[in-house]
Amino acid sequence: MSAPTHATAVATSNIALVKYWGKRDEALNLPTTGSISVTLDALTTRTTVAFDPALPADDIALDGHPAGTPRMARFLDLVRDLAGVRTYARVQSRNDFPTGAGLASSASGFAALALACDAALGLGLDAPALSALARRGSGSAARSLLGGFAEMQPGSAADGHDAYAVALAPPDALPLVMLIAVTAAGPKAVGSTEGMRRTETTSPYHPAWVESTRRDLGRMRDAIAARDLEQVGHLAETNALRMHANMLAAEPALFYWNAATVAAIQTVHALRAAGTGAWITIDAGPQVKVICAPIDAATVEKALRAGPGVEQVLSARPGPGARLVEGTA
Ligand code: 2P0
Repeated sequence: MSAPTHATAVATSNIALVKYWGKRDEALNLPTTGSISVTLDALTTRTTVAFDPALPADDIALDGHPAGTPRMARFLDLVRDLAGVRTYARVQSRNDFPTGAGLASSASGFAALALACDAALGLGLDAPALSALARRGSGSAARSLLGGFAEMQPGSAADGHDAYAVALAPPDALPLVMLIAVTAAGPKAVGSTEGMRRTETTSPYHPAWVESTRRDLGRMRDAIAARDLEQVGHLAETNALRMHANMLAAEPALFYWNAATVAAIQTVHALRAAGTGAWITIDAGPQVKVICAPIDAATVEKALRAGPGVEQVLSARPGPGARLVEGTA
């Protein structure tokens, strides 16, 4: 490779409706179960990658901070192995939302990085191979390559080639709004990889979590196909609370919530008791994501904003998958 080659990709976060919490292989980042998510039209990462023979080492910047993360550096090694090149890269990646706070920045981040690397090196990976590559960076990133509703397949092969996400339904299949009540924008206490390992090795509830999640996948697939928002919301809330029950049963317990998290959950339950269709889901952080119909979004957003400890409320709808764009990050 003689001339530097570069590409810029944009990807958005996704929120799991049936969660991924457990790995069958940590080195290859293979999930124990499948998961189902909706890719959002907001919470965006924009990443430019340039492979440049003049570079003496990788030069990574994440949100303007030098060095990026060790995971990003390992991911570039992986991509070089795949391409059979030794050239170092300059990476500039920017999130338009808080990084590492349970807002799935690793999902949008590694989806954008995988797509930009594929284009910059001319790898020509097909959609499954690209999703499997993004998975190596972060399990949830495999889903952000796809727009709308996506399902991560856990696969069964030891090398993970069949562990990638597939499209379930386009963004407009089921109109919904995802409101994100940010209750603490700082980085989370325990990262997902460590959190999953601890849960798997110490929670007596983990086998039950795996079993119920496998059941939830079929039910969620059916609910999305039936355009049944009430059932999607109900299943998403139940699945998320079971994931947190499993996290709480770890030793030491993984307790990602704060007082404002609990208050926001109660706000949503009060809305529902009063007849407004709204359902919560929570990831590995204190933010509360609320699913509702577009017609109810203003009511739900107002109620969340009035809650104690809510710093901001972000609003998103189902959006497109990762794509290449002109310009730089
Ligand atoms: C999810 N989460 O399905 C679940 C629910 C958090 C809770 O995927 O270790 O950053 O990089 O594969 O993808 C967050 O975990 O974990 C996540 P790794 P990732 O969205």
